[in-house]
Amino acid sequence: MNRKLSIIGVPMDLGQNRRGVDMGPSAIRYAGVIERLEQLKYDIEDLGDLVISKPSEETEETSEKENLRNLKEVREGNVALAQKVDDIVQEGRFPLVLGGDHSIAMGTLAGISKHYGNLGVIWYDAHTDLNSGETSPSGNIHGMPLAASIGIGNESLTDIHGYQPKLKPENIVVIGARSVDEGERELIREKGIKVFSMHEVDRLGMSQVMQDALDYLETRKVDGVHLSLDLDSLDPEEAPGVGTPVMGGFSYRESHLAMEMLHDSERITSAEFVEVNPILDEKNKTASMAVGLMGSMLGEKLT
Ligand code: 4U7
Ligand code: MN
Ligand code: MN
Ligand code: MN
Repeated sequence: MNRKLSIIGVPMDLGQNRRGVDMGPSAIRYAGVIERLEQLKYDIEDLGDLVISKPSEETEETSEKENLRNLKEVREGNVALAQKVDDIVQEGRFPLVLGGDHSIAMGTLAGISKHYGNLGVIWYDAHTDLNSGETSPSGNIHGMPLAASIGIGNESLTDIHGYQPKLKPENIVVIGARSVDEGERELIREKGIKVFSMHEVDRLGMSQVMQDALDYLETRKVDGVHLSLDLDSLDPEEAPGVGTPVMGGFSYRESHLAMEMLHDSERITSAEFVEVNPILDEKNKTASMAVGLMGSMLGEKLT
């Protein structure tokens, strides 16, 4: 495990239409992320938060036409994030990105993937985020980052950081899906994307699913693994501070196990924790869970 960690917050809320997720990085910091990871003896550099601009009226019009809300500002924020993450990886450090809505995965992946020939991704989420302007029922870009990263969708999203695609569809594993739109389902079939939905997790258990996911990426001969963890993967009863809750999610314990297995695999090379919305949360519980999961992913052990 890389002992050098760089933390960057992205107060982005323009990829969806509920206010508050831009305060995710503050909530996660307030829940003690730095202190928690320092205890694990990491060399931590906190780069603070990126500046995200506010949308203009002009963008509202184009966004509506293309079914891509706040396209211009979401792109700009991701272009800036991509450069930051690129620099972090260039310096030999592990990037830990705090969201912000999930649209920021486009920037994170753009910065990382440049440094890998065959990057793998674990997408831990209630959703598959494989929409484009053509298929999206909402026009919200936080439902599109995985599609954009495999080169599907509007050029200004697929081309962030000047190259595409960022990922091969065969190098993606989605875990926890339970809300999948029709267009996404088609894409999963067409591209052969590996999805462990709640169905598989219920039948096999998290331990087996995680092992299968890691084995799968091993057969793909990936040279790095990025974890993109959307807090709505957890059950909203336990993690209410998310903008798009879906019933029937993971327990905190199950997710802990998943994170511990990821750590023990020694494969993980970057991570992001997204979609924490403190306005919808109870006593900062969801942000605290995010911090707990980061701890496990980075090697915190009970004994
Ligand atoms: B998240 C949705 F229709 N699929 O595209 C959409 F259900 O980053 C939700 O996973 C997307 O939270 C959720 O709007 C995006 C919807
Ligand atoms: Mn998501
Ligand atoms: Mn989600
Ligand atoms: Mn969400």
